[in-house]
Amino acid sequence: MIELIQFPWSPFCIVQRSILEFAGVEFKTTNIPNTDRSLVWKVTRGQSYQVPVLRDGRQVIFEPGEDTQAIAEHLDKRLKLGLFPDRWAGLQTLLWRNLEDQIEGLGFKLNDIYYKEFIPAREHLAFVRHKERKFGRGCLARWRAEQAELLHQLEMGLEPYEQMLIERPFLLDARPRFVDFDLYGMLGNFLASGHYRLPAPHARLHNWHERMSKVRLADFPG
Ligand SMILES: N[C@@H](CCC(=O)N[C@@H](CS)C(=O)NCC(=O)O)C(=O)O
Repeated sequence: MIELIQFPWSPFCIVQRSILEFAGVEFKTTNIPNTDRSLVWKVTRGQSYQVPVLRDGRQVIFEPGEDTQAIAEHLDKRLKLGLFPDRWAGLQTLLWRNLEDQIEGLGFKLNDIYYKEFIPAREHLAFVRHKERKFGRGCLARWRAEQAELLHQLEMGLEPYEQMLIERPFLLDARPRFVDFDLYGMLGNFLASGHYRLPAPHARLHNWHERMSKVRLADFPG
């Protein structure tokens, strides 16, 4: 049995969840509180406090570094998903670094503004403290004040991805590769609060997003 330990709105968790949905395998999700990572600490034997973590039978897979894709690579190999073909090696790395830095960095702030709607009240103190320790005092109020500018930056940041879809149904190919799921995860976090839509000018991304929400490995036989 495959188990994904997650927060449902986390960009990096949505990446892995959408890969599992694409694969069409049975899996279960275990949601943990944002402010209590004890299950992660336990299953990784004190090596990580981050989500996502994947349990695949007796194997526990988690990201050992900032710049790794251990979980996606495991699922790719195990389920033969074709997410990391040699043809796009290197290029995918450059793209996911941009996605997990620039796009994620805008999307999570825009979502976190609404934290009171998805973090239980008893966890607010720990959540705000965690954010302020990393991003400075008053960061959530600052992001709220900057909301329009952050949205504008996100629209600009997504422009190259919109352009990549001019001639193709997915970012690199006729079928989804890892970066498609990575972008889908970052946008899933941005959209999680329900307060936003994808930027209106990016019509191709709208269609791609709709396609990604339904795409299955079985659609690409052979
Ligand atoms: N590069 C990692 C990043 C994972 C990550 O940053 N997860 C966040 C939640 S979205 C986390 O657990 N951060 C540690 C913390 O909040 O203390 C990945 O791709 O999985």
